[in-house]
Amino acid sequence: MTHEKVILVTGGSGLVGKAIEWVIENDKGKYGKGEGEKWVFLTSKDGDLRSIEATRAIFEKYKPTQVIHLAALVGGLFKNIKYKLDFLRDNLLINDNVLHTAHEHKVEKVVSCLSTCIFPDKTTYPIDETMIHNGPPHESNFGYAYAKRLIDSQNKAYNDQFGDNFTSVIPTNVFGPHDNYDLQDSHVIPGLIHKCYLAKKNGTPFVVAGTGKPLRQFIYSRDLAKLFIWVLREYKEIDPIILSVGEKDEVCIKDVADAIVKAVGFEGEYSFDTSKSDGQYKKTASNAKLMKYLPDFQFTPFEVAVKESTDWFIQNYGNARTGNP
Ligand code: NAP
Ligand code: GFB
Repeated sequence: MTHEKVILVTGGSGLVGKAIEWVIENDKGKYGKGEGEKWVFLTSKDGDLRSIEATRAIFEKYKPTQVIHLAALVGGLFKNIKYKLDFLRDNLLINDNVLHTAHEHKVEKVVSCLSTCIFPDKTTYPIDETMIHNGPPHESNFGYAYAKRLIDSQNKAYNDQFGDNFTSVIPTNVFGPHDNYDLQDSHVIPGLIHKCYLAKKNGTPFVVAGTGKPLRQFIYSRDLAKLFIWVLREYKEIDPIILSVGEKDEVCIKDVADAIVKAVGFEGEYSFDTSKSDGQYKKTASNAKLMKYLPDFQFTPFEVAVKESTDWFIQNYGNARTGNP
């Protein structure tokens, strides 16, 4: 049977890629695998996308008709602060190779992934899609932020000069199964799930970095996955779209830690290390554009998603990305 559509997912072995794979395989409704669709989920073992030769070889092998481009050097606040040049250069190389090879292969559509941390640090709130290029991003992650902003410029340039249908989405902080739980490099939710799990196991204190005051909007990876599939199939704009829960669902880091303490069942000592950076105080994003398209989209309640993510980590501790040797 010839496959009408071959959907190539770069970064398919990561947090977001695994969530898309889970939805495609398990959703019995409108988000599940479609008729005549062949999905290919790449890992870096298929080829280092910083190399144009490796990128071309992958496209030659799979001949994709559509691409969801997730592959990137990704990390939490503390990793971003340490490796700004790597975040800038690795992501510039990966993005240019994937988009140009997609252009060479006349791929029908590419959906790339930005992040709400790329928006200007000094801005009015809520942030919306029109504000991407309105000023410098936060100091802590300018390497990652500028590389990601350029995807929007690349999409517009390919469309303007060649008519390519390359677009992008802008998720807020994502969490869920298959996350990166490395204690230094991870994002806050997987980092605190790992720390709290170890504190309970070893009877040691649970310490949260910073003041606990910063505000964030978090989207569950399996909700984001459904929205990615909708964007691939239905969204017709080149302009990006923010994929996020509403502003009213913004929580502070202390709320996050409380939810994780409850999910792990931790009863020990719990404190804040205010010598550690808080990073950006907030990056409150509007999901009005998304709600215009999908007014009835159901997001998983935060505490339910934290519990499912924590249970997944505890059940898969042995094979999870914990950073342990
Ligand atoms: P992740 O869990 O760290 O996964 C990264 C993926 O990229 C993995 O599949 C990895 O392959 C692949 N990759 C990394 N470097 C590569 C290279 N040089 N060549 C080929 N593949 C490479 O990341 P994620 O959290 O799923 O992020 C997916 C996308 O969402 C990224 O574009 C990220 O910027 C964006 N995003 C994430 C968040 C968040 O909170 N996590 C928020 C907003 C946007 P291996 O598994 O083989 O290493
Ligand atoms: O998730 P996170 O690393 O990224 O941190 P950002 C969020 C907040 O959680 C910060 C606090 O205020 C941290 O001080 N925090 C408390 C912790 N305990 C911990 C912990 O154990 N680990 C971590 N990591 N944080 C990132 C950007 O910013 O957002 C990335 O740097 C990316 O480029 C990502 O875009 C989505 O939300 O601060």
